[in-house]
Amino acid sequence: MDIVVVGDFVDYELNRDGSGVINKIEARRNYLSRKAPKIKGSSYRGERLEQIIASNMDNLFIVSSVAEPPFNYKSLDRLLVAGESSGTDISIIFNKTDLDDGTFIEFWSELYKKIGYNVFLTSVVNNEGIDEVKKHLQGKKNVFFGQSGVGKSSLLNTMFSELTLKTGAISSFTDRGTHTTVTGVMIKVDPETYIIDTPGIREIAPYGITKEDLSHYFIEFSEIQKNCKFNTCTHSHEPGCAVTEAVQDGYISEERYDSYLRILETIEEDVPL
Ligand SMILES: Nc1nc2c(ncn2[C@@H]2O[C@H](COP(=O)(O)OP(=O)(O)OP(=O)(O)O)[C@@H](O)[C@H]2O)c(=O)[nH]1
Ligand SMILES: [Mg+2]
Ligand SMILES: [Zn+2]
Repeated sequence: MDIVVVGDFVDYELNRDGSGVINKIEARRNYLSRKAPKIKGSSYRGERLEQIIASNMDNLFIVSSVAEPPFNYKSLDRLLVAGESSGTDISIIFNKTDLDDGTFIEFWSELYKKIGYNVFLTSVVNNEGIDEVKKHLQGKKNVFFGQSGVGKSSLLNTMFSELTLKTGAISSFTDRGTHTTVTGVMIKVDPETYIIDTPGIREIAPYGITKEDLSHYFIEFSEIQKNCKFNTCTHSHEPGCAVTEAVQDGYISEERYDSYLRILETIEEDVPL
């Protein structure tokens, strides 16, 4: 049987002592997953399993930060691929705008807006963008997902003053988050609105994506790739590739294409049956 994840609907029975037994997990409308992280010291060499992070979502907020931890577009693109493959509506949050040197935000937010993403710029230090995000999540089931330390729990605490999610300082030694939130939690913030805070991640490898499928999850490649000479084109070395042409012409950003190639390299070849 599947393991229950945050967001699941279940049939359960309550015992008299308040504990319960889950009889059934309802089919998931959608879910977000990744390859389970490698376990340090483990000798397991087989295929990595799928780890489901949350399910039955209306909105997926992918949170990144301007600094502390430093912004990394390749990480954001990996999160976006995982998000797109879940089939949920995605918004990007660039948090910690108070740490921006003035040029950073403009460049990256324009890049992702141009692709078609809904982008929010936020800061819990000066309250920038907080009301906009709050408005967008009203009446929905919302998941907050991203690297450790970017401020997911802080944003939620700022939006909903009744919340007291634990937040943590960045380790100055590694300049990375230290996994303050350790388990996914869903909270009802009003009769129709739910938020799910997830534990930050260090790495994300999207699960179950083939080399030929990957470009579908780079949303600005989708239409263009229909013009590739070969319908099995992976947009890396093939002649007559409309995607590489679009990169040269500047319709697809070099950064996004770079991310695409990096992820492509890490996908195992399909094993023939
Ligand atoms: N300067 C600045 N710091 C922030 C902002 N938002 C959060 N922080 C700080 O960033 C640190 C990490 O915040 P958290 O909310 O714990 O981050 P998280 O994403 O929930 O981290 P995990 O639970 O480990 O995934 C804390 O020290 C926060 O005070 C912001 O907008 N600006
Ligand atoms: Mg947290
Ligand atoms: Zn192509």
